[in-house]
Order: sequence, then C-alpha cells, then structure tokens
Amino acid sequence: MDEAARAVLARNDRGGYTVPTDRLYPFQWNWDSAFVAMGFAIFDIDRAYRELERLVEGQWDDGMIPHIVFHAPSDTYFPGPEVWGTRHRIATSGITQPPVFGMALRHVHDAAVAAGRPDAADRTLALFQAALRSHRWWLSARDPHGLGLVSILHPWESGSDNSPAWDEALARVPPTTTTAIRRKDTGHVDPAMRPRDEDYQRFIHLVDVYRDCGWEPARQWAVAPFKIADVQMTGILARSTADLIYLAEALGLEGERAELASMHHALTTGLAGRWRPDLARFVSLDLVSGEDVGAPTQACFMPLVALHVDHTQLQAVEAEIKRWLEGMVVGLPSTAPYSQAFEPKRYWRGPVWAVVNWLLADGLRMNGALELARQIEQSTVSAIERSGFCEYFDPTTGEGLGGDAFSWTAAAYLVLSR
Ligand code: 9WN
Repeated sequence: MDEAARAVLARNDRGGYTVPTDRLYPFQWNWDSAFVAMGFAIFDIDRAYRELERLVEGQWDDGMIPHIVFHAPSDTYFPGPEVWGTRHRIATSGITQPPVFGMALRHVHDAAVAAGRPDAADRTLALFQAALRSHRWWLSARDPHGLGLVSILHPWESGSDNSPAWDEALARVPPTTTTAIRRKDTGHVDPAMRPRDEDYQRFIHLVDVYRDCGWEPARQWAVAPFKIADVQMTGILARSTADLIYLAEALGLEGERAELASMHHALTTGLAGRWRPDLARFVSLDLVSGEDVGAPTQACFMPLVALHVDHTQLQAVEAEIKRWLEGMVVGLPSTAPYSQAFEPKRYWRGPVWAVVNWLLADGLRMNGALELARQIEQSTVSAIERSGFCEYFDPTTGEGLGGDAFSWTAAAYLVLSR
C-alpha cells in the first residue's frame, strides 16, 4: 500500500506539482498541494518543497494564494482560466482555499532538518515569507472589521463546495449567470455524487460578480452576496499561524514572530467565541443575515486544530463525534447522519474525506482525546486499504467514491498509516 500510495503521487506529478487526480482536476489546487507536500516529506523532501514552491508561483501581489494555479492548459475542467479572467503572471482562479500551507511548511521543514538537509533554512525561509504575506492578506481582505474570524466569499473557498452549511446563504444567491456553464465533472464521475446544477449556477453567479469587481478585495467585500465567517477556515488559519510562529522562532525572526503572535491571539479569541454549548460544536456566522450557521458539518469540529478547549468542551465534542459515528462503517461523515441534509454519497453532504479526518484527528490528539483520534485515523486507513485511494468514502458502507487515484488520499495514507 505504501508503494501504491507513492505511485499515485508519481502518476499525478506534472513537473514539480501534483494534480488532485487526472482529468477531473487537471491543475494544481491549493489545499490539496499542502497535504501532498506533507505526504512527499516522508520519502522525498526536495519534492515536498517543490510542491509548495510551485504553488507559490501563483501567489498574487496582494498576498492571496489562489485556489487553482493553471500551470498548463487542459479542457477537462470547468471553470477554466477564461471564466476567471484574472491578471496574474500565471493563469489562476480568483478565490482562495483553506491555508493548510503554513502547517505543511512546518511539517516539511521538520523533516528536512531531521534529515540534515543543508538547504532547509533557505528554502523554508522563502516559503515562510510567502506564507506570512498570505496570512496578512487573510486578515486584511477577509477580516476587515477585526472579528477575529475570516470569511469566505464563495463556497469553493471552503473546500467543502456543496456542504449543507452553505444551503441557506447560497439560496439567496441568484442562479443567473453571464458565463455559459459547461460542466465537465459530471462526465468524469456519477452526477449523483456531485453538486447539483443549481449549485453550479450559483457558484458561477458569484464568479461573475467578483470578476466584475476586477478581483479587488475591498470591492468584493462590499458587494458579496455570500459572506460567511467560517470556523473551519479560521481554525486552519489559526493553526497555520501557530506553525509559522514555530518557524519564526526556528529561523530567528523576532519581528515576524511578534506579528504572527498577535494574529494568532485575534484568531483564537474569535474562534473561542463561536462555541455553542447547547449544540456541542462551533458554529460559523453568516455575515449577510447575521445568523449562526446551524448545519451540523465537519467544519464545526475543525477549531480543535487551533484551540486548547477546556475539559467540559472536550467531553461534549467527544460525545457528539461518537454520536455521528454510531452505525457508520467509516467516519467522520461530513454531515451528521441525523441531519435531514445527510446524503452519504453526495460530495460534501455526508461522505468521509481522508484529509478532513487527518485534521480532525490531529486536533483531537492536540486536545488529549487520544483514543478517538486513533480510532478516526485507523478507520481512514482501513477504508483506503479496502477501497483504494478514492476521493472520498460512503460512511454507511465504506465504499470508495468520486475520482480514483487521488493525490491527497494517497498522502493521507502515507501520513496516517505511520
Ligand atoms: C473546486 C480538488 C478540489 C478540492 C475541493 C473539492 C473539489 C473543486 C471542484 O476538488 O473542489 O475547487 O471543482 O469540485 O471540493 O475540496 O480541493 O481536489
């Protein structure tokens, strides 16, 4: 299996960067690459750095690291560069994705130091500066009012495209588009496992709106019809910030360390305020309606990667997670099985994702819930051993679904099976 996992990464290598899977996703994706870099760090440190370096080729002058870098043309994915209409040196999308980058950089750096690589400090430093610029962008572009929570302006930014968490907010977005929609995904995998056409109409409506803003953060913020201060995004950003603080110390960068420490304080304070004891989970905030996002999804537990919760909170979270796992062959489902929105095969509305489990297990372990962390990791590894390196899994059967030979599932296997 270890060899097979490496073979998946080799097969999806397009020259220093890895596509998530052939045809369905033929470009470099932001958070996929961060996970992949951690997988590479186990057996090829140079290639691990390369993955992050190639992603940074797509970084914008304002600091944003886009969600897709279109290094080479392909006609097997929609929406391609012509729809985004951005103006970076290399074609990229105009939105971002969860900043796992900082976490990955620490991981790769530690592996490089442990291996005694002489280039570790220089390569880490260049990537650290890129990461710091992107964290500054997050705070200024996506938390302009200083809530200590960063917002997504598009469901694709969350990485959990059609999650029930976005249903109410997305219903307010008109389904009309000026761009002609030519979906390719449903030609690669069963449409019953993908977001619906209506979701795509709204996804593209949002792209049309932001393209008309010239992709300028302040203009987008002012007109965004979809704006959610997201606990998953903020949790990941806060965690990556902590990992950058660790690197700033390792590299002897005192000014940067202090700057990151103040970001970290703001984000962890913001996150802590999103705990809802009656629900036993954290909730995102819809900035258009002013309401809490009630849908029970995996995002609600993601703050554990960044926060040290108290004993009562931890007990409540553990009980709630165990409730979601009851009767499941593999967990954690991306939507609570008791929710009406639960669909065990439809993308982010129920299926289990290996990289989500990776982060959740990490957060649980960091908070001392060792047994539950191990259980989630082992069930992920077993699902992959039974069904292969699939994009995601049906929690009720363990069946592998979506694209196959998936890069981040291979990376998760390499890391979680150790
Ligand atoms: C849009 C690549 C990406 C993942 C996301 C996943 C899916 C894209 C799509 O694929 O999103 O970014 O076209 O469906 O939802 O998490 O990064 O694997």
